[in-house]
Amino acid sequence: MMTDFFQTLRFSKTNKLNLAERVWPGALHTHGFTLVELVVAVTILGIMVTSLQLVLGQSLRVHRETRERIKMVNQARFAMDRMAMLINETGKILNLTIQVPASSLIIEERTMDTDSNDIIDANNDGIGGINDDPEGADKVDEIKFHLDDSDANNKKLVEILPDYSTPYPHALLESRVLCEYVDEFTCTLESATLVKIKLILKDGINLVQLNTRAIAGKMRV
Ligand SMILES: [Ca+2]
Ligand SMILES: [Ca+2]
Ligand SMILES: [Ca+2]
Repeated sequence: MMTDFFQTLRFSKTNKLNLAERVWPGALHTHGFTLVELVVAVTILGIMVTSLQLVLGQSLRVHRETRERIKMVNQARFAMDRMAMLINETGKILNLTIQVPASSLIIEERTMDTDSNDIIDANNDGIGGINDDPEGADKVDEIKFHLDDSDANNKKLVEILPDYSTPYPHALLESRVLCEYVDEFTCTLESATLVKIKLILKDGINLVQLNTRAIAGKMRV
């Protein structure tokens, strides 16, 4: 009885194997990947991933450097335009002698009426002319540009303007940073009223250099 059972089982198994072979020839002889094939596949995949990472990393670095360079160019242009405008609107260069380069620029205050009270702001005492009491209440206020080198790794070009919102002559506004990572800031008086400015920004990767000239006294009244 038990013998018949095992014979039936073997017969049944053989039939199933034959059936599978007929339906899908070779199915029973299919084998998996060998170890060598797997190692080669994983190695190729690793090389592809590494290459992709390198390309992506390089693209990101170029993008970041370009973005920083554009930022530096914009800062330098802003600083140059700002200085040229203020030089243009003022009457006098105070700290330069002709053809002697300097790393700061001091110009006389502007003749403007920013609060529209019909008194020029530079006329601090509101009496008589502008700066007509040089030893008293209506001295010459100054506009100053210089390098803040308190951080040796990031020197900043700053401007300091008079604060006309107070009753005190010579009150100053907070210094304002015009641009960072300044490598060189040089001002040269080329004639009595013509100032040449050279500005170089350098952050270890990018270098931006701008030159400009501005005439003082254009709007002097
Ligand atoms: Ca005024
Ligand atoms: Ca004044
Ligand atoms: Ca006055």
